[in-house]
Amino acid sequence: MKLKIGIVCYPTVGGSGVVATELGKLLAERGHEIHFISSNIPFRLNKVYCNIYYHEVTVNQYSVFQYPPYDLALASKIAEVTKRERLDLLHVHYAVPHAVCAVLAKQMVDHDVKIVTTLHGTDITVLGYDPSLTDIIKFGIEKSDVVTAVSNALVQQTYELLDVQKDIQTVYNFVDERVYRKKDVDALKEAYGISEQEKVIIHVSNFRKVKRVPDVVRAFSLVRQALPAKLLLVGDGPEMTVVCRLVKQLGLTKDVLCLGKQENLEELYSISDVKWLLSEKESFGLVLLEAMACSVPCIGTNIGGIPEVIDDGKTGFLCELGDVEAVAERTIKLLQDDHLHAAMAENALQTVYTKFYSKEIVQQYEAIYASLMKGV
Ligand code: GMT
Repeated sequence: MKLKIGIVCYPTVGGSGVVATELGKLLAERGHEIHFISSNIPFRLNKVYCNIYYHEVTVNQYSVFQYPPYDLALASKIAEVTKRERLDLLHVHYAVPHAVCAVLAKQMVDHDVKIVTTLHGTDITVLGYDPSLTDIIKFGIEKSDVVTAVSNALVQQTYELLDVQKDIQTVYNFVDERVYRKKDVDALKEAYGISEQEKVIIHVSNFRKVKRVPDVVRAFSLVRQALPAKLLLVGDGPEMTVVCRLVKQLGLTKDVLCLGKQENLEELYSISDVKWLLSEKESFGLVLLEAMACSVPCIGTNIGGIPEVIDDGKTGFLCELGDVEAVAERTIKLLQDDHLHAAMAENALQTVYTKFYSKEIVQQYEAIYASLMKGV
């Protein structure tokens, strides 16, 4: 059954926006009509698709408003597009304000539009602690027709934090394997001045406190004492100043390359030997999957959804939060053992094509949509 689907997401760089956009593109390839409703064109929507439309939310800046009413503008845009295009369903990514806006928009529409809400992580694990938001997040979840979350850990945390009376299904994240795959980019390694003998460790994030980037630098300092290596820091955010200061303090300036925000991450993964994600909160860790698709073993913290992505000892290693010695010790073991590295790289790639295979994940969403359409 081909459907008209409205996708509401944050358009900027960030896991939830990436997953929503990639899902929209794959659904369009499978014949559905996709309407993105967002404040800006989703940044991964980088070519023309004849069955993908983009509807921009513009916010009234009238001076009487101390805060421009984005949420109302979004709800109103969702209602307008839903009515005009007669959308079958809305798939909203991130609980606030998107789920709540969709619920509001539904009241303004005279046909039965269904709401699927996908929880991505910080909408629960950070905002769920804010007493001014808990009730409205719970409301958005309970009024949705179907709620999914990107890991079992996030499902569990949502029940514990918000006591929601709603079945929440896990649908894992995925990557487009046609884009994320190992490429031949030796010239890039050379261009960065990385020699043949040097191993490459990569960290990609938005450099917020939860990502614990100082731990990444401290662990790298230990690895660097054992073998020649470079650390690629990709992304930017509030912690960058602190991180740069630490790099200098530890005398690592020559070996830490701060690359800022980058596109075409598959090229950077392709020159990397191991990926680190040492966060204190992480519902899934999409960047891990991106690296795994490029045959890069991962080392991550044993928190949130990371243990569902990294199979400890098989596709990489798990370490306890803040245990930089363990991160360094396991990294050194991995980088000094070519057989172990090759086995983990292969296992990582296989996991992308089995547990997180994009085709199957998209079919899981389609099955959810189809179940909602039955009674309509
Ligand atoms: O990691 C972030 O801070 C960005 C955040 C977002 O909302 O885009 O990412 C969340 O959603 C991603 C996609 O589902 C997950 O892969 C990330 O693990 C999750 N981030 C956190 O839980 C901190």
